[in-house]
Amino acid sequence: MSQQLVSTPSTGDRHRPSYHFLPPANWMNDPNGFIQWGSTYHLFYQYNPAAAVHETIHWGHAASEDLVHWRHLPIALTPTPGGPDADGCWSGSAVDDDGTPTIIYTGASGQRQRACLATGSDDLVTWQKYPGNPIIPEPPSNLELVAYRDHCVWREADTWYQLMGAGIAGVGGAALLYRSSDLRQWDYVHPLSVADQHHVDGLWTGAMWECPDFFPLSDRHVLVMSVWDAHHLHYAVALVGDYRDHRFEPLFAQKLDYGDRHFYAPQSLADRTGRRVVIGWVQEGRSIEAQRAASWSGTLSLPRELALGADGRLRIRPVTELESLRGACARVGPTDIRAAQPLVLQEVSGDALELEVLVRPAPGGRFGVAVRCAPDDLEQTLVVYDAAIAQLTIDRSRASLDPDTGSAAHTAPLALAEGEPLRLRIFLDHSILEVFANDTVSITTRIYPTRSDSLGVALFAERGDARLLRLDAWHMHSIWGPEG
Ligand code: DQQ
Repeated sequence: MSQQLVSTPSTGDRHRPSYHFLPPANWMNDPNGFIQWGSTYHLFYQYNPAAAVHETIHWGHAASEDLVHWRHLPIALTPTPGGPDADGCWSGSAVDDDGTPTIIYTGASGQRQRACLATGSDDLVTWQKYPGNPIIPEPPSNLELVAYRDHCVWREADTWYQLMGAGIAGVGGAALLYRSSDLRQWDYVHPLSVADQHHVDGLWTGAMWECPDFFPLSDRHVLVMSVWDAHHLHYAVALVGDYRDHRFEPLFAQKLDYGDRHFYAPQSLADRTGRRVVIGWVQEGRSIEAQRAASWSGTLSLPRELALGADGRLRIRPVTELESLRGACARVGPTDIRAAQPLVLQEVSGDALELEVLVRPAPGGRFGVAVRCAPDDLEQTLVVYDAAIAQLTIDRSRASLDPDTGSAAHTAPLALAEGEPLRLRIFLDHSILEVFANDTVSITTRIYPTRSDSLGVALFAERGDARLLRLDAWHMHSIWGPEG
């Protein structure tokens, strides 16, 4: 069933990233089947090899030794005409069934979305669909579901468990728990977790939870899902809580990333070092016509490591392997950033950068980093911390002169402890901006500056001077070879 990934690389589009994963051309969305096999990381993804639109979804495939540099592999799953996945091989996960790589995914045909299984060769390159597909032909009869798909599979002793994403009419999102001894025959157990009138811990979680991902983290468990409502994709949510007797009790809910739909359907793995690595789909923020014209759409986020802090809250930071992409660098500071006197960094500019900024904003003041700035400031994107309201914002109102690109602001709560400096890591990759603050919050978004000279970086302070302790900037290498 394997098919070569034959496509002409999309080049010549200045918005195309150079150090984020994406296929050579056409459409991609959710990461799938994220697994470490031996020492190699395998990443599958929702892929349309024919066009830059979400249609006839296959499973694309790539592999990496370091989570940073990827090699493209043949398509893993292709819809089978007349089969339960005739209209698409949708999201799911991969497990090691005593040495047999096994995928459980959603087969889409007409209005139906049903669990299907495929097994792989040792190198995970060729896959055979199970002749008994679909393995779960119908949803539980005692629930009135608005939608039902996507799979997270794990083993406890000799028993396999899986969660399916769902939405219960009038109630909201749910993660439905199933049990199996052989990955092929499944019994429905009960909902592992259900929204309370479309909310969890005060956070709205929509009509349905897509792409559940469930895993232990320190002494707790985390349920990550993505909020779907009325055909709109909203954001990825992490519920941190306790898992006992096959029930999950969330203690609190938060967005996993505050860039909303620009970080969606994440999937994670525990690698051989034991760390939990998560990666999400970074959706476009420009029109469908512009995506078609560019002949590519969608990328993956940088891989992030998740942990639990001493306060029981999630910690999130880019994996250390990304430091291998750092090229030429510049350092600025220590220095004061005077209120209303922006400091344009003469030594730092570009569209493939990492910036690490350590700064003390004035008490109650604002401090910001402007990126992709045109010399006359008509285009610029602002990363702003406001100490008065303990909030980090990406202000895209002037990100692009193209009115058909996203311009809404993204905000994240960020309270600093007494005396704690603000620590920003800003990853700029052409149209992608990923910002991590104090290992506590991340904001991922898209920007499409129109001008080729929108490359500047500046620092600014308002309502008092900020003390810049240090800024390091690196030009980032491409993750692909020269043809990339
Ligand atoms: N994408 C897949 C679905 C999933 C959605 C289809 C989330 O399986 O629910 O491409 O983006």
